[in-house]
Amino acid sequence: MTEEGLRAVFEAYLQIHLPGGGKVEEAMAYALGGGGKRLRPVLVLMAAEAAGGDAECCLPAALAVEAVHTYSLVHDDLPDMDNDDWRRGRPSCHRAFGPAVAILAGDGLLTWGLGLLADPNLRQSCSDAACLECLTVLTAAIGTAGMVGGQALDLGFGQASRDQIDQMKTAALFGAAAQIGAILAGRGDLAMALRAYGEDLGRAFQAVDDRLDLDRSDQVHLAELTKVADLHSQRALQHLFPLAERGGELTALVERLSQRQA
Ligand code: GRG
Repeated sequence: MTEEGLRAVFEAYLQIHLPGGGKVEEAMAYALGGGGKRLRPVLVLMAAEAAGGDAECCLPAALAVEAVHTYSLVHDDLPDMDNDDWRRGRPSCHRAFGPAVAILAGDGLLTWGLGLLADPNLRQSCSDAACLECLTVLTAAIGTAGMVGGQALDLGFGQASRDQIDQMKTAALFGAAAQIGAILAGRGDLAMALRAYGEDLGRAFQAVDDRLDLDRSDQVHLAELTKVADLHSQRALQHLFPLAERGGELTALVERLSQRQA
């Protein structure tokens, strides 16, 4: 399936699984909605298909990754973090619901997301061992050796290069998403290649994101970021070698993200 097709399938699944019931669930659903690009869940599904698996079976895992990503955005936007008033084209979660509810909504998204890797439907189509391995992969990517650690370093709690921070904060989750697709497809032999692909895709994505944020007159930084984006895009494509012709959509994704304008 194409990227657009997978995004539509994911979006439909998300809409019928949005949390509801109380204030915190309302804030969780609010944060999950809006104009998210859904890159990470689409990557789970695309990697699964490229590895010969069934994307529909992997939907709970794709939602797990999107829920965890959304938690990071909700917490990142809080006044004591990046203090952003806007997210996904509308007021950030704490602006809409207040900081206390936003903190709980982030906690709720993280907890729910991890629990989705033990979803009964997922366990019916994939082995318990595969689900457990996905949990290990995802928690490693988002913990202190990954996203949380990268955020801490970015906030100045420790010293690291921009490369290390981008690797931990952004690339680790992209890598986990692609690796989870391979694991759920039952292709452990492709897991490391797809993880490496996801990490390089994430690094290229971050460099393009930074480039889009730059003032167009800052030619030196623009050139540097273009170089980083091109390097990681090339590396991402090289990791697809073991997939041969099955890597077509993943190749197209690298090309689309390297050229994106928003
Ligand atoms: C609070 C533990 C914790 C971590 C926060 C992900 C993150 C770490 C902060 C978000 C700010 C940021 C610029 C992170 C770099 C990764 C990134 C570009 C995230 C935004 O991803 P998109 O553009 O978002 O894919 P959408 O909304 O499209 O899903």
